[in-house]
Amino acid sequence: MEIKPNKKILQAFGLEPEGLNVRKFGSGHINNTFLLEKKQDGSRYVLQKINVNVFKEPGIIAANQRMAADYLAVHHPGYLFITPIPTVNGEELFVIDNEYWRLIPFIADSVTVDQADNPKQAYEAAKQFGRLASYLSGIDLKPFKASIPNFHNLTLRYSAFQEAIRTAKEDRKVAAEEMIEDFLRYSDIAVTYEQLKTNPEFRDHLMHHDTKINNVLLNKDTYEGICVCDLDTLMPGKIISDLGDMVRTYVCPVSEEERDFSQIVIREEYYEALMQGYLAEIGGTLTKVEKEQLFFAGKFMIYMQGIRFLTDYLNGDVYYPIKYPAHNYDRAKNQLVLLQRLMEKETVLQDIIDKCLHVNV
Ligand code: GN1
Ligand code: MG
Repeated sequence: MEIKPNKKILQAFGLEPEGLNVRKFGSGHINNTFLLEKKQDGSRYVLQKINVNVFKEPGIIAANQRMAADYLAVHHPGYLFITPIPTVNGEELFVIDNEYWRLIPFIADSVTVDQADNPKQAYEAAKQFGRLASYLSGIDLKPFKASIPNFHNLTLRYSAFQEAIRTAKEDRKVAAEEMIEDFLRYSDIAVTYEQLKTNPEFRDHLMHHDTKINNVLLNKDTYEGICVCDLDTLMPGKIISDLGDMVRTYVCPVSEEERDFSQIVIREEYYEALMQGYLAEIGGTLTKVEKEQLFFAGKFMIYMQGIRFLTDYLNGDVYYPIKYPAHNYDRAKNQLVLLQRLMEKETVLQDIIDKCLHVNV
């Protein structure tokens, strides 16, 4: 079913429906996003319908974002942190028919890219996520709630994977048999996470939890980082989440959608660029244990994303939208290959990390 913002929604935000061009926008899987453009002066806004199957309490997103914004306004004035434009009644979310809508300013002269195509983009994007984490490193985490409980809890993702193996329809289980075996063979990644998560030196930080390159706004001409966007999953979590998702998505020339797996390679110069950018901002605040887990970050996120796709395939595609029946199978396979490519290069990548730590800590 096609979703479109109706008049009432636009008017709630003080917008005149007749005076707007509305089109679908972005490449996210979860929310529905639209770009609005005022015919009169060309000013632009981003309107989003939050997916309440995924974000069961959208109020938590708004509260987390507000607390972060208030803290940043005091401690880092001038830092660009995107906050929603309130409705005419002063609310961050407009609720209608059980749908939650919010309006976000469109940042002038910004672009997003779906794939890093030079190391500078990887560096700039990583710097933005590092800066966010570093600027928020002194914030009290207690009032923050999880907008998706256990989002990056690999222990639970691994249990969900095992449950899906048990309950999958026979044809899917058979089709995925070999890949299931492969992912089970790397279960030490889940074990390592399980051990780390209770280590007091492996701390909680306010993390973005979706550090794909298209969640950073870059200057349309210079590709310098402007700010981060898509703050739905800003919540307490671990450094390996944000760093790992950058490794997962910046280092390979093709995305999780690629079916020609021979194109999945690790570009060392991108790995180095993102480590440099991230550690330049946050390196000085990390504990010894966190510094020891920087290579693990990539394994952790790629593994988790791989089993999330495979779990969804086994469950009959209930979470990620698909374009053809084996779509989630192919995405999982892509992540498995990426994981293997990353692990093959552990020695050289760890050398890169050591070099970056030396420069930035
Ligand atoms: C989802 O909607 P999007 O594309 O920003 C997912 C991420 C995954 C990503 C994989 C809330 O993000 O965790 O890494 O797909 N977000 C949620 O492309 O599940
Ligand atoms: Mg997103």
